[in-house]
Amino acid sequence: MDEQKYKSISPDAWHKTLCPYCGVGCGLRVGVFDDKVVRVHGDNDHPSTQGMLCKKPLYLPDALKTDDRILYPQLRVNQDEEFTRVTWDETMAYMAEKVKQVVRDHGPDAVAFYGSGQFSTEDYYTINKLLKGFIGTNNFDANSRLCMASAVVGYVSALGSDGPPPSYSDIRSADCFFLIGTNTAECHPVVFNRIKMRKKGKRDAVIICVDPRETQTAKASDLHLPIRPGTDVALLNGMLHVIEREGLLDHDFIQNHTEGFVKALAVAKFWPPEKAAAVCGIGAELIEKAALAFGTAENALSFWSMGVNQSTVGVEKNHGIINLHLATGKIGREGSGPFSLTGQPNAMGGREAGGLAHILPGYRLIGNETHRQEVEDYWGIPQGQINPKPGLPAVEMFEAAARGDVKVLWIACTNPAVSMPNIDVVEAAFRKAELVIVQDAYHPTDTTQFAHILLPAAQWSEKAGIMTNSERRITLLPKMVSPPGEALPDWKIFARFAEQMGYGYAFDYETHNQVFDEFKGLTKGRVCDYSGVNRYRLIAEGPLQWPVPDLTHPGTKSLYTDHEFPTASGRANFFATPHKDFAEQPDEAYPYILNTGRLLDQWHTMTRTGKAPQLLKAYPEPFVEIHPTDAELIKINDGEMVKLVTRRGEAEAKAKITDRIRQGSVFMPFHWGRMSGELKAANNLTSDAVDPRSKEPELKACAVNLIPIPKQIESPEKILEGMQTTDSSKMPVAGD
Ligand SMILES: Nc1nc2c(c(=O)[nH]1)N[C@H]1C(S)=C(S)[C@@H](COP(=O)(O)OP(=O)(O)OC[C@H]3O[C@@H](n4cnc5c(=O)[nH]c(N)nc54)[C@H](O)[C@@H]3O)O[C@H]1N2
Ligand SMILES: Nc1nc2c(c(=O)[nH]1)N[C@H]1C(S)=C(S)[C@@H](COP(=O)(O)OP(=O)(O)OC[C@H]3O[C@@H](n4cnc5c(=O)[nH]c(N)nc54)[C@H](O)[C@@H]3O)O[C@H]1N2
Ligand code: SF4
Ligand SMILES: [Mo]
Repeated sequence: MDEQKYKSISPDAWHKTLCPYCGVGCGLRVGVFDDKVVRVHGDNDHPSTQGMLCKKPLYLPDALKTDDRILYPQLRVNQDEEFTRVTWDETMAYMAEKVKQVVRDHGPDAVAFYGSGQFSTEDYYTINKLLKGFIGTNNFDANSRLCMASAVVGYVSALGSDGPPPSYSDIRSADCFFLIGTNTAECHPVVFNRIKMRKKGKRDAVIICVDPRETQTAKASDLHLPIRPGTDVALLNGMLHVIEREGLLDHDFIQNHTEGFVKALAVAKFWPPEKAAAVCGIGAELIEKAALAFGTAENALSFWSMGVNQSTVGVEKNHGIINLHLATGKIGREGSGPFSLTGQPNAMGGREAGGLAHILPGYRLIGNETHRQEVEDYWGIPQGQINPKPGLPAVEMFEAAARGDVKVLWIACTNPAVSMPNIDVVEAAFRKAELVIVQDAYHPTDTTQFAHILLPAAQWSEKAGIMTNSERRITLLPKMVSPPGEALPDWKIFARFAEQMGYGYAFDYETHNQVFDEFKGLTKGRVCDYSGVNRYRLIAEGPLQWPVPDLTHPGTKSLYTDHEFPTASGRANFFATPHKDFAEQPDEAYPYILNTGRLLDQWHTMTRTGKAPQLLKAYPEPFVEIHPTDAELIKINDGEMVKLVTRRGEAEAKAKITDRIRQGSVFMPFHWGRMSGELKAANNLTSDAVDPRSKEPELKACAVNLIPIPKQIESPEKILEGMQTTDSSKMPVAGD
């Protein structure tokens, strides 16, 4: 960022908004000058974060109005041609004609849409209504499938509804923090700050971290359980075993407010800590200590994210965590509860708006007839019009397109050519599909390179909308500057397309606010009740936590405080959680376990954070963490290049030799895609095995082989080539 240039500018307006990056949802104060975002500060008034921030949003001014913005719609017939500029009207007509033809010839399920937790709630609502209610396909899925899907299934089955019960303010009164499968310090830094603040004020509060790597989070914890990847369920059973053995159960709570305890305990009984420890590859005393700290704490909060969810037993892991809270009655009360950390800024809003292939707005399920009818009535469409069969979840959607079953693939606000597991299949899908529409702010990206149609999206700061952060808090994001060229907000693009398809009567929205008000009606009486939220309140009172059932309601800090759960029986459900190893175990040919994840300074596929040199400084290129013993075995030194090979593909990265990773497993960040180098993408390697219930892929564990790459010795040809290209005019010429 040209910091000097921006520093000398006094913004001519300041706005309050939300950080466009992680699900912590920090409030920002943003300074604008001459229609440009020039300054970003924390918003002291935002109740979730009170002015705290991490580094990433500070570099937003650099990343917004850049030369690689898409300024107008562009079209090409073949993927190897140049794009031609077209008008919005021409584009919409072309798209509608193609979609109508595909629906006529192959049925509506030959159309599929892949969206994002970075959509606003209005974006989510509009496209879901169009696809599920009008075009007639449930093939809407989002990158949340790679992210929160296991938590969604875990919450709904155990507690009766999605949505984390506690709030950040509970951190102030928790005595035990159980951080499992989350590198909170690097991925939800402001939540981690609050945990550390609590620890400062109450020195005997215990922070437990369960992660195969010694992350920044683990380093700052009191107790680190460096389990073998994928063994969390054994660990959680072991913990429940100890809690029961030590008489730390809350019998009243179990008796009065839950079901299924006997079955869950029966499985846990098979997991004495010694047995669990053997599977997890850690000392049994660590499991004892963690269980005692959790069980004896007055209040305990669990936080988890991708180390739990991205697993073929992701739902079991979620159940195992919720079991611990139900068994000890540590839920629905101050300072306690199971709290999945949302990844993206509005992945929560997406879940509320029905933004996955199996859900409908207001936390409703496609598979539930009453839910479908309620939504059909609300949308004014005939009963039975919503297909009762869930649509294709992300991995299956790309597989179907690669087979040729999905003909039109529309991607918006996500970059699957980097972020999906097993990128070869994604590329095959893009090459096979008859029409690929990519709606992004930037071009080229790894995904826009495959587009037939590029749609220019207005992004954060250029469009107004609503987002919900990890603690159920709804913030209004105002439009602060104008979008470049002809870029439009995503919801507007969807509404325009709906009109072209002949459904204008149901999509005649002028403002995001009209979309929001319509969506709100579908939350009435549901757990995520928005009825009392409106634009004016959000401006006057600031962000609100749902449920907000009426206009005088102040919002809700904790769910289930009456210990009534929205299940059929009103009781929460325990689940028996048998342990199962991750799908692709290491073997002779692929002896190591590949773990993937994030870095503090980068956001996903780097389309914004990759533009700031300061954020690239720590890690300018991909690396792979390798344990010293493994490094010795394969004869690799720190800083040398290693080839990683799995059954799906290859990648290359610089070896980072460290004892912070378990022997036998390696870690590679997934931020880089093939555009920065064919072999830089971690997702060349990853497995697309999914959890059978959540359909979330196992991005955290697969079998990999490591091969040292010999240092490049320049070949004689290369040296000769170098000589020939030196400037011949400077060479002595005969006769001189
Ligand atoms: N800096 C930064 N912050 C981000 C993001 C970003 O891109 N950059 N993205 C946001 C998004 S969308 C998300 S979803 C979140 C993700 O936030 P996190 O889930 O915290 O991040 P990850 O690095 O994906 O994975 C977390 C940890 O899981 C561990 N892990 C792997 N396998 C296992 C296992 O089997 N068991 C256990 N217990 N742990 C395991 C990994 O070693 C890793 O340290 O971050 C959000 N915040
Ligand atoms: N190996 C491995 N893979 C992973 C993960 C992992 O842990 N390991 N984590 C997974 C998870 S949890 C997630 S959430 C995904 C994230 O993966 P992606 O969603 O693919 O990553 P982003 O870079 O956030 O992509 C957002 C895209 O939207 C564009 N964009 C930004 N704002 C707007 C807007 O307002 N409108 C539109 N239309 N476009 C916009 C950006 O330029 C960018 O191209 O990655 C997943 N992939
Ligand atoms: S913690 Fe998350 S929401 Fe807060 S400033 Fe950092 S990236 Fe943004
Ligand atoms: Mo995510």
